[in-house]
Amino acid sequence: KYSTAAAIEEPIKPPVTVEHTQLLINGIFVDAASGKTFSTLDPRTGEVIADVAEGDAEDINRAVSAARKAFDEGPWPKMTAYERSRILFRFADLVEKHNDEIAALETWDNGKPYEQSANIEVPMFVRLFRYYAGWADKIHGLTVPADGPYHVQTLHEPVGVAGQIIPWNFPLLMYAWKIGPALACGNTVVLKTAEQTPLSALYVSKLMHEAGLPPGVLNVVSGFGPTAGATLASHMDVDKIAFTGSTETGKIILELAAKSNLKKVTLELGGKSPFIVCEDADVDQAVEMAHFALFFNQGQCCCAGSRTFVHERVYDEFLEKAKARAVQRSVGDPFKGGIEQGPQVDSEQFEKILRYIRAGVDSGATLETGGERHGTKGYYIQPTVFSNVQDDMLIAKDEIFGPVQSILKYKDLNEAIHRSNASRFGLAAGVFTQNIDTANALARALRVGTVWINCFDIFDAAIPFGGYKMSGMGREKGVYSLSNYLQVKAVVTPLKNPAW
Ligand code: TXE
Repeated sequence: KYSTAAAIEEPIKPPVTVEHTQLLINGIFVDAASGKTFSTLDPRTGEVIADVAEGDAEDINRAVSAARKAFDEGPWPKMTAYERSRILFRFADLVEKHNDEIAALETWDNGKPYEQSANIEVPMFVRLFRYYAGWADKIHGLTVPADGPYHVQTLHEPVGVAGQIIPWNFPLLMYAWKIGPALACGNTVVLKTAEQTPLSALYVSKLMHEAGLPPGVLNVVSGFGPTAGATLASHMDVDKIAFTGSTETGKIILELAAKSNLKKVTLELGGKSPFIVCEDADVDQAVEMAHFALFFNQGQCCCAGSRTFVHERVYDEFLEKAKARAVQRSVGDPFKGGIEQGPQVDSEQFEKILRYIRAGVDSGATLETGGERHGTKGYYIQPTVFSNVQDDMLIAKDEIFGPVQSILKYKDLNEAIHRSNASRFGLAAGVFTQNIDTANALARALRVGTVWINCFDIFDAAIPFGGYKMSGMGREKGVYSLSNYLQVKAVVTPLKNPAW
């Protein structure tokens, strides 16, 4: 049930208008110092949605000074933790109130189905901020027993000014993963959004100030990586940098941090996650879950289950059903009800995916369905399934970041483990089995940051997420994310009368 090309020729008018296009520095919207702007495009058509202020080095410098002042002079890190918590709770309430406008902006800028933005992503954003608001007044140090007459305590203090660089695949959720823990711990922030999707961050940041955030605590700069992003990563007054994006850019960030002031770095990078379907799996359920694991968000997920390993005994049945499911996937205008897949985010990603599809065909994989653009306008791609994929093919090694499922056959579990781990990435894995021993064995053997057993993409606020190997450094979400934004200070005082 592909929607026809005609159905996507006439894009539905988004139910929202763009209000904020400037940079947010020191609590006010301002133009870029250079006066320059860039266009953010509608992925359904390639047409301009809005012209947005283009921040570069000078704007980052202005934003960092505002964040530095707000950190050094307060009031944010000096407020009571309860006051910070209340601002974050108020912010979550305001976002909830504006759920539908925010969801519409996210869909317009990114191309993801509106139903996904409105029913999953904005509610999850709200949940994440409530989770971190709850942490703000529960962060404290320890009393430590030492070998001697000393009273020893640790203070858990904010790191300072946090630079945060986010990608375009989940603009709102990446905002929440970064800004939630940073603010809860008392840091101040300069956020550089992705050039493809600047709009939703500006909207919600306005609400953050309405909720009572003091000026300078959160600064948002739209702009490009090599200018605004690189200035932030190499800034001497930034104490910590958190980045989500490609492994290639992650390496640059680490290098810029090392060459400047050794700011603390966390990286959440690419992946090539295995999804292992065991011989005892319920095939229908496994097909549906493997489909979701790969195709969700137009395949633009760092943890996408992009290597579907299927046991040889169920391979033929799985393949036939996986192909049928992909053929049924509804592709079309993301503002239309019942649509599962919208356009890819931009022409660069669209072209990259089509190149990988051609590489798959050229390397001898069997193209079962899809393989072409969908329609004649915008960046839609047909849901694509390859079978007979071999480990050494480019489509089995690289992150495609698109709606392209690669199905690989395996004979026994040791082989599946070995092949799953033979990747430079180690972000996540899916395991489909009805045998608890198999599940336990795989959970321990796979060298990845998350193992989903008989499920996939469960992104609760409390569950940590991050990568092994070249998928990154550090963990976001959950209690683990707090340590990215805290310093531990040991305070030692002699005890005058230890016997007492
Ligand atoms: O990523 P970049 P791109 C993967 C995915 C995708 C590929 C390329 O495979 O196809 O990366 O996407 C900023 N200094 N992921 O080019 O360049 C940039 O402005 C500082 C996986 O969009 O990594 C944006 O804000 N910053 C991923 C952010 O980095 C720089 C999500 C991400 O862009 C910079 C996105 C520089 N020199 C893409 N260059 C995931 N892990 O979820 C760029 N940036």
